[in-house]
Amino acid sequence: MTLVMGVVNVTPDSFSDGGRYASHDAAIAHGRALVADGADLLDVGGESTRPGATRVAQSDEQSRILPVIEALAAEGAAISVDTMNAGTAVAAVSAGARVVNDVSGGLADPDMLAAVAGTDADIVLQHWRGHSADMYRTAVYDDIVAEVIGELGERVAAARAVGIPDHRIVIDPGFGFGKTPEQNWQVVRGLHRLVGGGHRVLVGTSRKRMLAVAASSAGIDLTGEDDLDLATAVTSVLAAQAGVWAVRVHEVAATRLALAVRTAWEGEG
Ligand code: PMM
Repeated sequence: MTLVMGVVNVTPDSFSDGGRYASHDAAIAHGRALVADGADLLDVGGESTRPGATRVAQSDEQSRILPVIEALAAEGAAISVDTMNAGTAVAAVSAGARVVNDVSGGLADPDMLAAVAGTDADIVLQHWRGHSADMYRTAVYDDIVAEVIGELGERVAAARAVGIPDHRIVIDPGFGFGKTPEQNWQVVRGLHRLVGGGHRVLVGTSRKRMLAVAASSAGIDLTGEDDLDLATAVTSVLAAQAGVWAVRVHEVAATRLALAVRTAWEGEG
């Protein structure tokens, strides 16, 4: 069964939800709604990673997300924290998070991996080649699937070296991070190879530019959120087909429905 991770962005500037959930109460209510829609995990983040976003002070990041994590964890939700900061990761785990989702794979903060090793949380190591101020500067590859697998392998080795066992490690190819839309589709075609490496794989295509680019090749103008969520639900099914552990999505209901139809199609086995 492919798990569904619902996104709770507690930021005033996230490109995909317009910062609508910037206040704690609204973020908590949004998290509850995602759980009601069937989210297995909630990914709570306070720093936008959108292209061109500026870094947020760690103290601001923590005051945005910690009350939200505490409240949702207290209600029994499984929480993941989307952060590149070791201090925030540790504080979030103390507040009840069970997973640390680091889009930089432990590269942005040299203390991250050791900090997570000292907790019992799982860690998501995402493929990343630098901060997002210049989105495509690092998007140069000879064989993108092999390079993503190789670079993630280095991050896994670094995590193991500080004592994080394989069963606590999840890898993520990082769609849109240092990759053009066309390169993202190449990574999609190699997803089964990532899964074949044996670690759990997380995939985040939700509302990303690659979907609008795919639609536009068919003459479809994909701009509305509903259309983007429909396209996302399709990628969730295809990711499930490739054997991923979980998909990270903004809108949970469409993905849950799409995955249920896939399960009926395939059978439980
Ligand atoms: N994408 C965004 C943020 N965090 N984390 C993981 N593990 N994988 C992703 O693809 C990913 C992520 C993009 O930001 P958004 O929440 O504003 O869409």
